[in-house]
Amino acid sequence: MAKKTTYDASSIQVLEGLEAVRMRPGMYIGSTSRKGLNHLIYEIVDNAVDEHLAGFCKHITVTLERDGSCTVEDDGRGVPVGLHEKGMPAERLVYTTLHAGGKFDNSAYKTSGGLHGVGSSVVNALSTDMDVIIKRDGAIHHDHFSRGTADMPLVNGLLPVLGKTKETGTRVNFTPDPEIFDVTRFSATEVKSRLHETAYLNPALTILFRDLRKEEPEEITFSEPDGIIGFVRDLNRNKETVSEPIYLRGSDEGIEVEVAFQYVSEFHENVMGYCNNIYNADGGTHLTGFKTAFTQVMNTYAREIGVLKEKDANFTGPDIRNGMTAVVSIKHPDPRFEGQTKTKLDNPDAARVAAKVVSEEAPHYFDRNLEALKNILSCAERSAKIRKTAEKAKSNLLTKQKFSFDTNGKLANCISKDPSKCEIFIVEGDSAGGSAKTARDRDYQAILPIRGKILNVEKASIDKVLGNAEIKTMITSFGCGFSEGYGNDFDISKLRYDKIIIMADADVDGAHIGTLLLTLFYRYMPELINEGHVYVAMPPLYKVIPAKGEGEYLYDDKALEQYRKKHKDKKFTLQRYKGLGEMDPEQLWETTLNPETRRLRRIEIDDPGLSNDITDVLMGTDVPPRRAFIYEHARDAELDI
Ligand code: 0RA
Repeated sequence: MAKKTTYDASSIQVLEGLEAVRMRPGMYIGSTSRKGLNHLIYEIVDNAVDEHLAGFCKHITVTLERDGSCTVEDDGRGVPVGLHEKGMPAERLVYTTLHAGGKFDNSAYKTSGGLHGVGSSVVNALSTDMDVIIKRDGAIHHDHFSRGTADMPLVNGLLPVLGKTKETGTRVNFTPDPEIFDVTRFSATEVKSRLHETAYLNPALTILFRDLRKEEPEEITFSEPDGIIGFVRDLNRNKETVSEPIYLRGSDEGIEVEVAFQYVSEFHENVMGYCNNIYNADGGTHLTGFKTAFTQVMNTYAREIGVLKEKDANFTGPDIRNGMTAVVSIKHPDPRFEGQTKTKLDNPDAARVAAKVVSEEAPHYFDRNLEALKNILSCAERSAKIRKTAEKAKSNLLTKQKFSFDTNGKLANCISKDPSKCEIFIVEGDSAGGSAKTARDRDYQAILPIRGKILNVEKASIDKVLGNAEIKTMITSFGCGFSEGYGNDFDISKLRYDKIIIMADADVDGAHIGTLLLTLFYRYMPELINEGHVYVAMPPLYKVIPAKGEGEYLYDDKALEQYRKKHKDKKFTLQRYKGLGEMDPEQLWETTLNPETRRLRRIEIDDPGLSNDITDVLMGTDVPPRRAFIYEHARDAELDI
């Protein structure tokens, strides 16, 4: 009897904990959009990766099941199933207690230190059903939960046994709750990309991905025995390289540091930081340590071999990193993160150890590879030259900016100066721009027409980019400057519009213009995207007007097909919009401008590797696949009505 009371008490407590998760899911998984949905998978996978880091699991299988659920299986030791002092199997505590870290935390490096590292109980709380099958101690154990509550009858306080086995491992199957999530279909593209990243960061781990939802099931094995060297090589796979990937490693103060980097001829710096397998979108101390030490090492070499003369100033850090693709991955026993989003590593010892490893190990490499050293230093020389040109171009732009506040090209600004209320529409073409100017609510909606296709910034040098009239107008209209690797002049607090809305036709050319604009923002004003200010307007393709009743806008061919099916016997007129330019101002207002009726998609970029790929694929020379890609991602973006 006494035992039963403890059981009830603890299970009620647990329920209250998970109830909080269901009340405010966003606090635990970031959002309830597709991004948050995919996050459920990563939470479960990360636990299996922890078991790998503890030295016990070599294979993880992730299956997107036909019924919409996801299964994650590992060959680790299996979650402990013995009776816990709290009166239930230890496994139940793991899957029903928030932050069931501590005792059950089997790794030296807590991945849970990062963003939303909240554990499997949160996934459980947000799933209609969760089945856990554990192979351990010679038996197959089974548990089941509904919306976070265990409902599998125990046998003498223990989990029912399904059979015998000599194997060990854990298998979790969960079905995301449609009451919680806006969408419940996992994005295969994003999940694969994240699993691939995990494989690079854990070279001894093999991850099998299976998508059984398609007619032809997809199966991919991610195994990257070259680790982050392979990661860097693959990030650069379509680029002209200037050096081999270079790998440095070392440890001190209980912190392990690994760095891989490679130079490409294109001017762009891409340095990514990971701590305990978690990507740190805003970098942090590990990157600072790496960058400072590397700049110092390279300037010393530059003087030693005469690339810099006595009178010359040192290369700046950005000079030296231009063309560099790098992955810095550290393992830290107690990671701390800074800021609201918890995406910036904050431990000072990480900077110290990263700097130490780089200062000691980089010379070992360059002393033996003078050719690579020279090639990299000539990149730095070239960058320094361009920097000086850019500085001139920039000072010209800035002086001009002072005088061009509201007489900014063709910008039709709004009356309000309160950025939280203001919106700017970037409209393709003069005629659509004209209609939009008439149709808008000039109190808070600004219209910026741009002519035809804007410059592809991926292929242009910085002075070309800054010399481009459309781009200049955008930079000055937004009001926050831009960042381009030579020191960051971008200041989001100066943004004049809460929403930047790309308004292009719903056709292939429109998609292409959208892509060019997104590439510009992604490379030169990434915070606009990261902070969720960039949207794409989704104008309808059709309007159906029935003989009786209200007209209705339809946004794609599928919707039209459904409409036809639903209204088989009824007569209606069908209007097809070829482009925004064809709508009269009233239609444009209703379909694209009016916040009450329009449809917008917010652009989200989640995964650094993936977004790099997006721009590569989109901006590369292959035209057809590039177009296919934007459509797929446009659909994945979050819907904001
Ligand atoms: C705590 C202790 C032990 C294993 C695990 C946790 C474990 C957790 C997960 C989560 C997913 N897969 C997992 N596999 C193992 C091991 C205790 C022991 O055997 O000594």
